[in-house]
Amino acid sequence: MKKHLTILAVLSLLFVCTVSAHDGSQLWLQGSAPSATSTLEIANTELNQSWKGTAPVLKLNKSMKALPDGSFSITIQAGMPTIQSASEVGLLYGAYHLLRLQQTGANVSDTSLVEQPSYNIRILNHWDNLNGTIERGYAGRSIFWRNSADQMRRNADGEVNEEDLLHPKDAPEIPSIDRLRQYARANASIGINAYVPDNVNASPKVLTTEYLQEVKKMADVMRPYGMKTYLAINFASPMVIGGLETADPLDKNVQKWWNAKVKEIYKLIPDFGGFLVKANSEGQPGPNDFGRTHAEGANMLAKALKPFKGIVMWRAFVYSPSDPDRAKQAYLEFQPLDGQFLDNVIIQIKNGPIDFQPREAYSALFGAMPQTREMAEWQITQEYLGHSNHIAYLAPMWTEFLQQVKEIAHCPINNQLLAMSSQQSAQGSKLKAQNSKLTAISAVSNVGNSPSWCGNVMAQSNWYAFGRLAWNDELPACQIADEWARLTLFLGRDDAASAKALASVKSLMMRSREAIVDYMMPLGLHHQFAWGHHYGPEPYCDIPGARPDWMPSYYAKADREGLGFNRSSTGSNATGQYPADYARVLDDPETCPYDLLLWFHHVPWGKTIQHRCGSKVIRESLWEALCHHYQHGLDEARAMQRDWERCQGLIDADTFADIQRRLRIQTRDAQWWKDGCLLYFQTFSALPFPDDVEPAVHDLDKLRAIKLGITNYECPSQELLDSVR
Ligand code: GCV
Repeated sequence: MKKHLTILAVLSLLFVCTVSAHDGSQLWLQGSAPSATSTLEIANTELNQSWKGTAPVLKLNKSMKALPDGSFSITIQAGMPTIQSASEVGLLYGAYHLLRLQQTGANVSDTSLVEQPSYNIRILNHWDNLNGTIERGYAGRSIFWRNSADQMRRNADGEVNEEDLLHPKDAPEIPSIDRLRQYARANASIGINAYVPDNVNASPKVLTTEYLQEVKKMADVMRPYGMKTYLAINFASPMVIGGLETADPLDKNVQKWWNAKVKEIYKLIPDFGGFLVKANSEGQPGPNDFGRTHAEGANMLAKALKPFKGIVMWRAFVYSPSDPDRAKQAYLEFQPLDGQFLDNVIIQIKNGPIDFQPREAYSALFGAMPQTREMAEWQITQEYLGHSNHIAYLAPMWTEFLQQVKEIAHCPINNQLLAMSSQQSAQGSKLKAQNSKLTAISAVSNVGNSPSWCGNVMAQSNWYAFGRLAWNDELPACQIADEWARLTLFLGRDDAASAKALASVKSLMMRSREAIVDYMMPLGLHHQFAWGHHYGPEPYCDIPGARPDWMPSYYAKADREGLGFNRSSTGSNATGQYPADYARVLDDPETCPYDLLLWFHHVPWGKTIQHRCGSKVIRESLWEALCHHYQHGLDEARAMQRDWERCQGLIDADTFADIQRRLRIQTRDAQWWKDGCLLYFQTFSALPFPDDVEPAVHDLDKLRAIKLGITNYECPSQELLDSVR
């Protein structure tokens, strides 16, 4: 009987593994998530279940304390691996690293390496609402909050009533512990050590005792995997749930309220990380409502958190119209506050000055506040990159940003305050200063409760890439693509055909971001998206009475003369916010990088420009260049389809079919983008398409009429798209 039960158990395990391999739920990992509550035990269990070879030795080594937390070393001598770290979580990271080396086919017979993280806090932001919807989420509903959307009131367009979003009626439901554990494990396996489970458009309710009890349960699951819990908070919470008449940060009762709330949180979650705050942005309350600055608001929270070693991540994503150019507004509001923030405040800045566009100039705030801690915010979820329908590997975009920020802004965001901290440190020891410094990097997650976690298997590569870059921001995008594809699609396949298919997948991944830039918004164009949900082109969008800077025409500035936003010194002078040498380069259309040309300049249609399109460097008029980029984007989408076709029969069949279907949508969308944008801009340029550019297949008037009618919580289905175009 016992034997039968064992066989049954093995069979059902095999069945579960086979099924889950097909739906992508396994991510880049093997085996199952250990349920142990000790970090060391998790590390041992992971190695026991997946390491092939002599059992590795795990050693706590206090002499490694001088390195940033989580650092580890691996030595393999005569086939015997030893992992050492000053902390258990470092040993866990070491275990995952060792497994990754073996599973990606690295030579692990004789190795000696030391790994240390580029940033101390490597954090995912989830824009999950307490009712279970996910703002800009395209992978199902929240894994943290499980309330029923059916109880939400919706308007005629299907949008959830704002009031219900902020104040969900129903009580919190306990999320699936197993799913949370798998989430924690996936993060730990790539070095992510923190998360914010609620939307930055935060509900005050998350700070009620009822919800905090739920957050405690999450934190308990995350802790053994080295994941710290943070919360996004609503600045008006003392008024909404505290019954106070104000949320003025200088008001004694408000301060008392926050002090008590923070105490309550730490009683439940002793290792709580701190708060993430979106203030005075897009209708969110903030200190400005009470005549106070961002610094006064942030410092009030920072003081409450300080005794518990908590921090405040204060977002710089603000754009109250203080200047006719939205791209300048965050800098104008924040830069003068440099030096006023307490040392447990870090300013969280989106990579670009507008909003996660396929390509942006880097935000001039990086490096412009030398007395202030700064961290980058990236977006993994594809709000502006075709949601989960388009295949876009984002590491090339992030490495491009990192390179610019380090080399141009001279802002090595991973150690920018090192010099300052060393001067301040009593012992003056460099290592000590490095150890105590607050460095962080964040990204808006694409995780939901869909079986594949991210809406499709390829989108998982961006979660993976964020973790790997947050750990080591020098890793090349192509190396991360290689690792991810081997672990996820080609594990255990080292035949020649698989090697060819792997090369095709990597080619697809590495060309995907630039393809999107080309078919959506080449040469520095930006924000030509459909109103609200941001899927598909709408350069012709016209919403009477809407804020001008929510309209694509505000950004493209198309007219009879030319195209692009003049941000040079003859225009809005956003170029003047950058370091002087770079500002000079940007300011002159002759020296401005061609891929940011229309970001910084209004360029005449007939002006000759030099640009790179694919592998070709070409000199031609702006109009011709624009047409060629849109055409190239469409060609690249087709090439990505061909790359994928080479994987047929060599990777999991369900994954193959799913991505094949999405690439079809993507190519169809690329055509929509090319036609929508070129036909619209042609109404200004009055010039024909060059001969080598395919004629439009759409009619502009019909494209203008397209309204998808989807919410900000969903990706349009193929059926919906086919029915409108
Ligand atoms: C969470 C953009 C998005 C919003 C998002 C906001 C932000 O405006 O469209 O959905 O809100 O950025 O980052 O706060």
